[in-house]
Amino acid sequence: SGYSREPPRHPSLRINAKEPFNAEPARRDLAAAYITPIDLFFKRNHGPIPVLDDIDSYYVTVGGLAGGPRRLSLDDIRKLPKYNVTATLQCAGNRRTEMSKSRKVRGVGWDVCALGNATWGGAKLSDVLQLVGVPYHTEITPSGGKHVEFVSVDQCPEEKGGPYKASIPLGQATNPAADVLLAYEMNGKVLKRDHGYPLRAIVPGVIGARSVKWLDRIDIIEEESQGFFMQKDYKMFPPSVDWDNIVWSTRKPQMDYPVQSAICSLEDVGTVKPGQVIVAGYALSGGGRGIERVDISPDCGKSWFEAHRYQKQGIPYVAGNITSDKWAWVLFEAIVDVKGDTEIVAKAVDSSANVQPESVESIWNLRGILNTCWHRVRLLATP
Ligand code: MTE
Ligand code: MO
Repeated sequence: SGYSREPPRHPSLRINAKEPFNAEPARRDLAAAYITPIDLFFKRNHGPIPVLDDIDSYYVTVGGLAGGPRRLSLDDIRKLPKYNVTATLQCAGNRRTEMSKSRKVRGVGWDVCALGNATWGGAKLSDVLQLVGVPYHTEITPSGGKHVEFVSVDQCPEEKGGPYKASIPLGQATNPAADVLLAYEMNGKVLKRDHGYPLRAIVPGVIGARSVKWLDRIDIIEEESQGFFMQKDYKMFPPSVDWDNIVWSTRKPQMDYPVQSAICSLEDVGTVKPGQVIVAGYALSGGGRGIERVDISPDCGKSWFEAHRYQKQGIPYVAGNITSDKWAWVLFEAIVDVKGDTEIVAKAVDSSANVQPESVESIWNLRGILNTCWHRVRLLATP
């Protein structure tokens, strides 16, 4: 098999699939730091981890409708202005296990930790495209290019059609304010193999699937990428669609993430002594929308109060230019006085006043993506 050269991984990760390797940290570990340590950052793969040892011969080819292909070495990318963008990467499948309990869905099961917040260092894609002759704020090239496709070197299983691919609109790729990066660093360190060494795309505010790792090519193309993960996966269908009546072409590939939050200081069901219990976790939204507030209910959703937030804690110093943190999660904390058995609920509200949906049934979809329903944990009080 192609899995003989996988990198070492932290023993505390909870493994959801071994080959390809898919794993997430424990809830308490995730909520313990604003910046997720690299070792504990979730790992989401569709094939073996590529071995790209010979960095001197590595280059990424930029071509398609951008004009005659240009090969850019890592040095060419490093010579461009460097940006450090703190952005949370969240898999569209985060919280899939919970959705599957309501009605079975297809896909790797994930608890609430298929996400992580990192400071990504690299060149802006807008600068790379400018370097090859595509100016800032280009929505369409003279040759009709409207999308930017990232093509990886990793080979996915046969039925999923070769290298992993995804695309984003050209207008987003050439907008410096969208902070799309070609990243070679994570938390101030050289990118690890699991996370895309030597070069990956980071598309802030968008489902993780579009942040392609191990870049081989970047092509300007006319239509959205025809790759499997754009056309036959990562689309949000209504609850009425199941495997016997699905028509993939009727939906667009999912891009922005909706508003999300989860409690990480408690498991789904836990036993506690009556008294004060800490309710802590994360909240984030997509598209650069910030978090306005997080509401906590101590009594199954009957009454609510606002959680305290500590967004800025623990940001490490990284030399360079921290552009913004609007792509990052916020951590929240609240104290609940537990008197007897209860269900504690969290829901976040983003800067556009979008609120998480109450029930998982109302957003159920056959691939189990974007489970953003209110997060509930049950507490059983010991006598
Ligand atoms: N890029 C490649 N080349 N191959 C992949 O399997 N998985 C995607 C994305 N980029 C993937 C990829 C998905 S679905 C997610 S959620 C993120 O990478 C996960 O990034 P991470 O493993 O660095 O956490
Ligand atoms: Mo993902």
